[in-house]
Formats: sequence, C-alpha cells, structure tokens
Amino acid sequence: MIKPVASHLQNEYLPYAELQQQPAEWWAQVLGVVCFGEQLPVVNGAVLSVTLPPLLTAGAICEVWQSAAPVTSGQEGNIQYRCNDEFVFGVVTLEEADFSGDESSSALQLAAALAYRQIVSLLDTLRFPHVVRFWNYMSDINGHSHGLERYRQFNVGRQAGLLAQGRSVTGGLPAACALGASAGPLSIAFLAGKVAPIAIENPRQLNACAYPPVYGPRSPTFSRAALLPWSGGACLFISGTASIVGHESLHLGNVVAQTQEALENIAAVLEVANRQLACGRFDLRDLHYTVYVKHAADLDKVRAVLNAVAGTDIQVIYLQADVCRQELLVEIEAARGLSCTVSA
Ligand code: 3EB
Repeated sequence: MIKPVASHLQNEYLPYAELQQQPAEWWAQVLGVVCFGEQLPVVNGAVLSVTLPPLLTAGAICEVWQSAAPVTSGQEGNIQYRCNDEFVFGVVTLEEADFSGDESSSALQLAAALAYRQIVSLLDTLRFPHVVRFWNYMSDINGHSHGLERYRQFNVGRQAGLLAQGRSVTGGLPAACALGASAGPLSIAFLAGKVAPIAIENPRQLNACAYPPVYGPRSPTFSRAALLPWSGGACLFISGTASIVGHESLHLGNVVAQTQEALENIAAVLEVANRQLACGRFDLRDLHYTVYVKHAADLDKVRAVLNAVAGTDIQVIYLQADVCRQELLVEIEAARGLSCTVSA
C-alpha cells in the first residue's frame, strides 16, 4: 500500500496584478508561484518569473501552488525556496553569461548541470528527497551551438547534474516541462516532498528517458506524470505533453491535429493514473491546464480543440512559447488535486 502524504496540494491561476496585492496571511499558505509575462518585478523571493507572454489575458499571469500547512521561506546558494513539513518549492535562475563554456561544453549545459546539482544537494540537506515536478525554461531553446541544439545541451547538463548527486536518470522520474522563452536566464522551479510520487508512463509514448540518440546524446529525464496520493485523495501532475507517439512527432504543420494528439496522450495518462486510485477519478474536464502555443496566431485553433475535448468550463492559461522540438506547435501540461474518501 502506498503511504499517503498528509495534505492536499492545489494550483490555481491568478493575475500578477492580484498576486502583488496579497497580504502576508495569503502568502503563508503559498508553496510556490510561477509567473508568466514580460520582465516582471520581483514580488517575493521564491517566485519564478518567466519571460513568456500570456495569450488571451491582458496582463501577466501566475500559477500558484497552495498547501494547507503554513509555509516559511529560505535561501541557499542560488536557490530560493518555501517549505512546510511536507513539501518544498524552490526556484533558481542562472544567467548563461556567468558561465564560461568551452569547446566541449556550452554555458547553458554548465548552468543546467550546476542548477540540478544544487537543487538535489539542497533537497538532500533539507530532507525532501522526492522531486514531484520540475519546470524548466530557457531562451532560444531550438538554437544551435557546439554542434547541438540548445535543448539537447540542457539535457546533457541536467543528466550530469543529477548523476553527480547520485540520482537516477532512468526511472521513477518526476513530472516536468521544458519550454523556450524569447529571453531571460535559465529558469527552473521544483516541487519536492517526503514521500515518493508514483511515476506514470504513457502506453502510447516511449519513456522519454529511453528516446533514441537521434534526439540528442542524453535523454530528457521526466515521467509523463507524477501521482501523489494523500490520506483523502491524490494530486496528479501531468508533464508537458505534445503530439508525440512512440518517439516521433506527428502531424507536422497541423496545429489542430497536434492539439488533438496531445490531448489523446493526456487522456491515456489519466487512464493509467485512475487505475492507481483507491477512490475518485481524474477527468479531462476537471484539469487545470497550462497550454504553450508556438505561434500566437494559432491560439484560436488550439483553444477550440481543447474546449471541444475538455469543455469550456476548465481552468486554463495560454502562453506563447517555443517547444523543445522545432516541429512541435503546442505543448499542454495539466494538474489536479482530488479529494475523495473510500466508501465502506
Ligand atoms: C516530449 O514529450 C516533449 O525535457 O523535461 C515534455 C516534458 C518535453 C518535459 C523535459 C520535455 C520535457 O518529449 C518535450
């Protein structure tokens, strides 16, 4: 039987303008925040600001992770974090200009390796060994140098950082996303806890850690979803999901079909996750979605597909971002906390 975590985690979307006005009592229950907009002033140390323009909403928008138990904040090296007895949420941003790459290693690769080494080291020190979710953002994700696409450089560095700290790069991996911003430092957020989440894979997709070398010398290190059971339910974190079946990108140039395929993938992940639940079930109509659209002009098409599949009554934000394969036009991530009790 899985040992449940004690309390509920949930995310919601809040305009940045409202985040700026929240009182201390509100912050006391906030584990972490990821904000999307153009060069946002710092509201709080442990808030990740990413230079990704929101679509649809007027101003900047934030994804807020709240928990029931009061939170305190801290700092270690480049990492700022907030934690309670059960979870820690941290953010780290590294300017590539501060790293002197050489012929064999780019600044981005070195920055990724350092970030992941520092994160894991902090988690070991604080005794939150189990990462549930990583958020990764970098500029020019499809750019090339050192004979390698920058996303693939990031993958090399991420693996090096994890391996240097004795972490697995092949199994039991957290949920994650990796997106391209138009500018800004390498920006990473993480959520970790005391209890190992269940790593969920998608039967329609090859495990990302087993992608063939054609996608780069080191594989990405994430599971398709992480499921965190607790005493009265579960929280599901679905990784960035795209139009990939097996390991191949499908529907090149067709954003409608790519969106449909990504949602098929999410539906398949939900089915696997639901089999793990003692009670309740996850449904496409109840998820909270962050949707990354490569071309802003595709917003209406992507939105129409999501509304047709998941309904119009969903919590969702749309952002303009580059996806980690040049040909992918959309990537969708989602999360949901579920409360339920087993009936006798
Ligand atoms: C994919 O399925 C799409 O490198 O952490 C999705 C989620 C993707 C996470 C990562 C990459 C990552 O391969 C890309």
